[in-house]
Amino acid sequence: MIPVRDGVHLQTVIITPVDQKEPLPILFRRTPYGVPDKLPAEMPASIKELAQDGYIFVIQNLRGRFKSEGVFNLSSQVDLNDPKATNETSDAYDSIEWLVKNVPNNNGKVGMMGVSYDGLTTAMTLLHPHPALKAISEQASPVDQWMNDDDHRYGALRESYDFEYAVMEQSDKNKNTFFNFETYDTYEWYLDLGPLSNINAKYLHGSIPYWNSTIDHPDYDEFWKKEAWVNQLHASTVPNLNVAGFWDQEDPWGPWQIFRHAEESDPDHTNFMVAAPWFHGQWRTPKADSIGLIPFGGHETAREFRENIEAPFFRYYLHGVGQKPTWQASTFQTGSNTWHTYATWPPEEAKPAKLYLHGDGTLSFTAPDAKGKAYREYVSDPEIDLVPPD
Ligand code: PG9
Repeated sequence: MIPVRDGVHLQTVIITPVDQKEPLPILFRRTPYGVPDKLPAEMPASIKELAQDGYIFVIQNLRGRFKSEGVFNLSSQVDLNDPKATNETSDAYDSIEWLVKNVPNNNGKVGMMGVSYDGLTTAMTLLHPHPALKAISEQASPVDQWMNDDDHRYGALRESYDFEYAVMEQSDKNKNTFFNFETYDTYEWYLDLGPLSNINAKYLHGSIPYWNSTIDHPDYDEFWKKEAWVNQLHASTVPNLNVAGFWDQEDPWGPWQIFRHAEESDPDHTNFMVAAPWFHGQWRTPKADSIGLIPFGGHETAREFRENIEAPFFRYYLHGVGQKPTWQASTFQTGSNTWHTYATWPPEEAKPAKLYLHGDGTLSFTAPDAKGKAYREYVSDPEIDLVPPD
């Protein structure tokens, strides 16, 4: 139970290699989803490549989740002018301070990594990093829940995601709660629900704070602007391997924004970008040799990413072995099925081009002519069965 600045204690699991001889770096992950209560029977594929280099793995429940004390607000707000305020940036800072002082035989260097919420808590350290934090890899971190992350797409509410996620994380501090739909077909459930207000009227009765905030703030007002933590980031403060999936249905956008903001000042070239045609977190699966029915030409893109990019990145910054990436961006391209590296991103040779959405629903580089129908029309009404446009 690690103490932080307001006296709250955070439940933390520390896993040390049994054969440890030398001081090792700490690899730290902060999560709302629960820390493991026992060791896995074998090394999980997702961290196998990292574990070979030797790390003290530390996993912590966020404040207000499971046995961690305090309240979980499901919030990304950070007020950098208030040193007494607690948030995911300060909780990470205080925990790192404790870890480097108290974990036996650590080498004084800490890395952080994680996907999605765990990526968010990783990325938010960039706003006020502890001096011992030497490298991070934020992976699919959200940055602005109204603009284009999990909960909305440019202000359009993703009703099922926002509602089900808030229920999952704020119903019961001791577990992840999956909303009990009465029907198997949840699409039908949402159609039958009627207006959005029925979620509180019929089911939640105002008990889930984040859902109440979503309903109270349909527009991009002060609430969402304060949640958009990335707008306070103007420099690359810690070496960061940003990771994005092109087919991530939750957070395809955040990592690019973190990269872009850190680029405002990156004199030491410590801001990196990796992207590939992955779904949410697919780079932590054993192989990722295809997405759906589309094979990646024999490449095991997840394993290759971990072996050739992620492990060497942390090895260099935390063990002082190997070399700094020679590129700024690395992407896997479908079609050619090859990894590409770029000295800068966007690549110097890139040229802007216009893409046109045509009236028949197709997309092309050719501007539509005056003859074609310039729009499509259909009725979107949850009360009636939808007939797809032809
Ligand atoms: N996409 C999830 C999430 C991240 C941050 C806030 C809310 C939701 C996740 O998979 O963790």
